[in-house]
Amino acid sequence: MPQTFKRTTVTSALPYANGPVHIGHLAGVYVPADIYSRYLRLKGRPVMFIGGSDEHGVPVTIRARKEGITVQEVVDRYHQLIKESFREFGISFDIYSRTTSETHHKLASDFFRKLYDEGKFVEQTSEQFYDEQTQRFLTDRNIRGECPRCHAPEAYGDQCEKCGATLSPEELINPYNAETGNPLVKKATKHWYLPLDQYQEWLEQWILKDHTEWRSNVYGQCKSWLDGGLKPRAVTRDLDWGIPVPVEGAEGKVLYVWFDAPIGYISNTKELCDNKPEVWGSWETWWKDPETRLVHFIGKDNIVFHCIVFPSMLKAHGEYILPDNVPSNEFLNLEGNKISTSKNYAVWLHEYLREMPGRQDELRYVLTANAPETKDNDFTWRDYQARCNNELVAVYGNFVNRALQLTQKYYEGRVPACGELTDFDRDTLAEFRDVKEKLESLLEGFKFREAQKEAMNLARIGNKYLADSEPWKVIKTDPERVKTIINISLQITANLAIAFEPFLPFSSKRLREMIAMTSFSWEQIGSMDLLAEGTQLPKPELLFTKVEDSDIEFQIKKLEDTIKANEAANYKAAPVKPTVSFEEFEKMDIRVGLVKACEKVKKSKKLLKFTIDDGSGKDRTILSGIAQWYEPEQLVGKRVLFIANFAPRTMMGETSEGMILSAVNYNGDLSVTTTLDDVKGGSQVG
Ligand code: B3M
Ligand code: ZN
Repeated sequence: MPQTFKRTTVTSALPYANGPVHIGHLAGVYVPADIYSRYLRLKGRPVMFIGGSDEHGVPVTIRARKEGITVQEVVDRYHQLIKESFREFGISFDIYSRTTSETHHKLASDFFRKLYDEGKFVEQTSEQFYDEQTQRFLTDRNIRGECPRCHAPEAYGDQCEKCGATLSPEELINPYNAETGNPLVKKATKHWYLPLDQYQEWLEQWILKDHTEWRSNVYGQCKSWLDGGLKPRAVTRDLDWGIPVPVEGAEGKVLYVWFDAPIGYISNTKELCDNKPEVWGSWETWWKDPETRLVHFIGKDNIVFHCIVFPSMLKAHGEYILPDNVPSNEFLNLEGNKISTSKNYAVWLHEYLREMPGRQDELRYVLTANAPETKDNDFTWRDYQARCNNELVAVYGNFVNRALQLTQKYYEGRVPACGELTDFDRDTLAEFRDVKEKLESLLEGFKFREAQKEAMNLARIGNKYLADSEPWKVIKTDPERVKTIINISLQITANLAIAFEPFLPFSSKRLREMIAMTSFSWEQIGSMDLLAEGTQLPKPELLFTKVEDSDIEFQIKKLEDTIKANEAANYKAAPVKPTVSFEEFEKMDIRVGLVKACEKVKKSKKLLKFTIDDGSGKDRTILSGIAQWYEPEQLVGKRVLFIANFAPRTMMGETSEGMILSAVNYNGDLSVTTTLDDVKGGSQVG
């Protein structure tokens, strides 16, 4: 970071308040932004970390209609839930506000008005789809109709989910309102556009030439947008939820959510500074002073808005600084599948907190270790367990615990003096010498995954030091030497408490309590004088505990159940077969049979062999391909339905005299049919 920057404004994408937040959000945006902000604070650099909920836009209105509550109720509910989840995970925002705040409405409105007054927008009237009954213009996603390519009846205005075609609403055959089913007409409407084409040349210079240091995924996406040629973008919408367009004749129109949301970063800064000017000074310093460094943490679907649209808005306005970097992550998948809010396929933070209480740092650790920094990555519960148990417990926790336990055992918890160093000690300490610079260069380069690995490496060095120096043996022959070993181990422990603070704030805090470390700063990393001789340490506790198989199995099953529930919800019964007459139906002789015996058919994975009491006094043998779903014993004594006059068939050397009826579940599972009451074997069904 060039020394010319005096302070840093860190922003993290404002999540839509249309649902809870999940691990994908945490991994992609909030944990990295938090690590970075904590690091800067620890280093004593002025930093402001901004968060907040995005409460406008179509997503919140869709949620409201789905749940049958008002939009205000939706945003109130999820804003609270999201804010609380972030707090519980130690995301250290200096402010977490919302885009429905008065401050924001005024600031966003003024921003628009300034650009409008200065003629920075282009006005354009175009024909849009309109529902005359509800008197609403519709957005692409709310329009449905027949797909022009595959003729699926329910394609969306932007895409056909059946054949995958990218569409525009104009292409749909007989478009209708997705929610009401009403047919749509075209109606003229006026909107304001930000002429991005006019910023093309400037953006090419600013991004492609001046910011070659941006992450390759970010740079690459910008380049492909710029190579494609930018077009004017509408910054207003026909909607009744949002910030009214502050212009005469714009009734019923609001600012496009992507126009107002990024201004939310500025509004939240203003709210914080106005509330606590003695701490934060003027909000303008954080947004207008060229000595302020602006960094946006976002997910990859937000790149174009933060690298192209928002900077063009800021440039058009003229008073603001531009982002210095936009570290965007790729996506996190979950057990090999896409995380999906609408399909409820996610690890929701509020649920994790309930089901894995006190394990916030564990999740932070795994999400950073696996962070999708330059490519999509996968979160699996097995990997979570392995990393917790093999790294946090077995390396970091184990080392710290041994150092603290030995201090209790040999010195009643008092830090022993450090004596003369051996070559072995010196070699170990040498490894700490440049770790601070290494960590700094990784953190400042937004390489959090590598940085955390480096911190963990310190714990590994500690672990090895203790294992190789064997104080538990040496104590018998050279007790003076053990004092030095334990002193060094405790100094390493203190280093770990600092180095891990940005990553694992909860355990760092507990560890500092365990080593009675009251003040600390980043600059101390590498020092071996952090704990004074004679300091009394409290009784140690375990820093991390093992994650049990049962916890993991519970989580995996929960996800599998969600997939099943989605499959069941999407199941559509097969169309009914052509009509049959009563005479045709009567040809089939369906009966109740009592299962006297049931066994597996040798060498067959599928077949079960039934011995049936069919009321004739003679046993009947029937084979059925349901071995995958039942143990034979389960079926003995049950009544089943079978076709008695089904032509005999020989399979695997056995002859089957009939067919047992089963229902085929949506997923292909078979379920044997039976009667509700105790009906005698041989009774006819019809
Ligand atoms: N709410 C989209 C999202 O949650 C949007 C981000 C706004 S950042 C200014 O992905
Ligand atoms: Zn189609």
